[in-house]
Amino acid sequence: MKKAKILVTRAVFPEVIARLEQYFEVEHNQADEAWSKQQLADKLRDKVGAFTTGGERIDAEVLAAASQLKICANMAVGYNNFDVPAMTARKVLGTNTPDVLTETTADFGFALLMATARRVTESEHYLRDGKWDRWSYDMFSGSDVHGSTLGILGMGRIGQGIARRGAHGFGMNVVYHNRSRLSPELEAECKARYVAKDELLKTADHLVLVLPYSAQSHHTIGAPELALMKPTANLVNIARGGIVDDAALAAALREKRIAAAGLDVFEGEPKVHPDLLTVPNVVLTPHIASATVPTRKAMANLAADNLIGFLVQGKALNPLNPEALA
Ligand code: 8YV
Repeated sequence: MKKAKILVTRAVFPEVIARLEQYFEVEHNQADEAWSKQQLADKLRDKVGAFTTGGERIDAEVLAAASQLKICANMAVGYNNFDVPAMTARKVLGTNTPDVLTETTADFGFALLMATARRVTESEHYLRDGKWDRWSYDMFSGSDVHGSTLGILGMGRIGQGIARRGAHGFGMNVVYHNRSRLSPELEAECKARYVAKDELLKTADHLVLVLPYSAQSHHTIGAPELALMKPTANLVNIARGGIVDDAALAAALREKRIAAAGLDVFEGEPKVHPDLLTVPNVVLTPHIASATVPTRKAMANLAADNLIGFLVQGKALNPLNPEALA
């Protein structure tokens, strides 16, 4: 029987390509070339499945060219690169990779929180620049993590992982805000107390953002929200660019209206707002929260499982818009 044709949009682990090749005729991009939207649309023209990452926008325009496409399997838990209503209208199923990255991403949220609170990169630059000639009593003094108040905005799986680390590992007082409250059992397990958003902003010593990006969550943290935060507070964004107004954040950091920020995601990434590059009290990383070898392998394999599950066995594992199949 002729194998179905799929496209893998970016370079990925060779063993995952080999797995996919057992089932499909695979057009891959192991050279990791940057394709234009038109190139992506052209390559999808004769494909029934696509393995995508968060960088490829699958919208009405791309879908219009991809008349045979049945499934897009994203190697990411977030899927704001998918225009889900447009996919549903075209009967294209979207899938994502939840669960497999939860603990790794929560680890990184904590790494960024710690690095920000204790000024790790700023002090390292000072040392590397040869500026360290003597000790002083206040050199790179930061803020305490243990015993402080950890605020979490967005209390899904990753938010809960961060809460557990904070409460159980660092004795932090954990408060959170979310669209819906957790069950009493989960709140007890995470030792987390639900508060209104304003209270979260006003009380957090360290505020971690872990909510999904959508038109509704655009600029959830802008100048008015930053104004509510303590001048000693740290802000950590491991969610998505666009949730924070980066220009407003850079101004707040420059004017020391908040103490520091740790950012793994940016508006318009991989471009970074130039003002963020010039303020010292910010730790910047290039969207690597899920980047450990085992986790990235698990994500890639889960995206492959979704393609194989759906196109070969008739059932996807992580469908985002099952109504597309109706
Ligand atoms: C991905 C992520 O690395 O899963 C997500 O939502 O943000 C990251 O883990 C990124 O989206 C590339 O696909």
